[in-house]
Amino acid sequence: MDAIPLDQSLTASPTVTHYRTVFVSDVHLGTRGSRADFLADFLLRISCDTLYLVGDIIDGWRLRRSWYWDSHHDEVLRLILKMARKGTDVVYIPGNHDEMFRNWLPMRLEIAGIRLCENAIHETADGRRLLVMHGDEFDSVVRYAPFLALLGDRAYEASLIINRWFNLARRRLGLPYRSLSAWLKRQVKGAVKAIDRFEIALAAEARRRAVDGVVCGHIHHAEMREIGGVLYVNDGDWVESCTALVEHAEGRLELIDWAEQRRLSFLASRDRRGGRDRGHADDAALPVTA
Ligand SMILES: [Mn+2]
Repeated sequence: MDAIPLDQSLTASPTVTHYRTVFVSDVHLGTRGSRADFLADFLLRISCDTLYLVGDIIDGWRLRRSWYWDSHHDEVLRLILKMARKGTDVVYIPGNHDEMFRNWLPMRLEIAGIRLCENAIHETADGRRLLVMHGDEFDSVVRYAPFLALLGDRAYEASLIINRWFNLARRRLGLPYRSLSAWLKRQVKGAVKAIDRFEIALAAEARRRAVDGVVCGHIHHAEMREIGGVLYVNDGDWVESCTALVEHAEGRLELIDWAEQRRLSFLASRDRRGGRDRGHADDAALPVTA
């Protein structure tokens, strides 16, 4: 199936799917690696009662070094503010890349309908209580994971550029998109172990807090599985993959791979906007994990 050119999809009049809750994290707005264009496309096609921004939405570390911002980054902020204005309860949980917001937590800040919280307990429609937190609080358990140290580093940015070339080659060969960095992460034994330790630590925290599960981000690795009697869910990221966690009306949780679902090409230019015919929207929902 051909990839949908993103600028077409953005100008199309989309079918909006309503969810009870949507969780997104690790958008890293302000960096070149951020797929703000894909996230804007996602936000345009969903509505929800509650939106959890589970950390690292704006990359503040980079703010001090290099800074990248384009119209898609604006679009993401605009769409989030619009959702808040239209009645979505938006909860912003700071991560380690937007930790400047953590200083403001004691103020119980609420800006334009967006509530700033250190973490949250979300109750699903079927009565499960989930701890919502970014997850960097547990970095100590994965301290020796080299890939985590790379997140937010220049080497990491370089790997994303290599990833683009890798996929350009894959596309020429007629192969579907595959995140090289995500694949490498899976291949490297140490990284697999680190991810495992992170997941176990987060699940243990959920148990300690006597809740049914945890929703986090941080390690850019979407996952939903049961660990020792509690549910571990990682909503992934919008850098290496484009994933979100959604809760349906009846409380069912589902991980959505947006690039896969919309067949968006990661190679689509981020800078070309508008000027095209109204595109067709492929709104078919293909669940990644049920
Ligand atoms: Mn993080």
